[in-house]
Amino acid sequence: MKKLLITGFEPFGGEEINPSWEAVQRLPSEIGGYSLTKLLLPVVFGDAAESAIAEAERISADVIVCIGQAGGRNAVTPELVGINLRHASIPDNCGNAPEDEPIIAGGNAAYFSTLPVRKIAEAINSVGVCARVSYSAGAYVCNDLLYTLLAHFENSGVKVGFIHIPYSLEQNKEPAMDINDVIKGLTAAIENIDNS
Ligand code: PCA
Repeated sequence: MKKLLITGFEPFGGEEINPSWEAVQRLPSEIGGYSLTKLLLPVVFGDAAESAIAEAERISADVIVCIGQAGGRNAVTPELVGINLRHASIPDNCGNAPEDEPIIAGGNAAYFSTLPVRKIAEAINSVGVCARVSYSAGAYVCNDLLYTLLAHFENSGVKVGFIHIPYSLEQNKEPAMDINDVIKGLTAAIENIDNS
């Protein structure tokens, strides 16, 4: 069976939960021919990617799918691109607040996700969960993770992608999505990873 590393984040920005980890934790251990390894990541520039790379290499992952909260979005949004930029509007969970710094000095400006993001967005919509492709993962820790993983696993055969999700209902913020719908959407996404 192929191996998929799926990650969620710890809470940040004063929230008590992060819906990404709530959803990841509740996924089954096998989906669509993949066995899932779940990993909780710190909301810390650099450390999140370092931890994900170490675990992906430990389990010899075929695919890495990272999930994060995008407050303000009303849909599940597979990210098309990671950019070589760190810019924090709030400090990360270790107090780092980089301003317009590269992630990798002299590195590529950007990398495209190696998952079929458009097919994945269609698949999520087809199970009745609102989804659309996003063209920006921001410049905070989620983008840091996506860019670093794409750079690290370039030409390795390991596929890498990132999916942002809305606030969950428990967070009492708008717009919000029921975590069960997020789980349904992520399941459809994983079932379509090889649908290129
Ligand atoms: N969302 C943040 C970092 C952690 C998370 O869940 C982001 O979009 O960068």
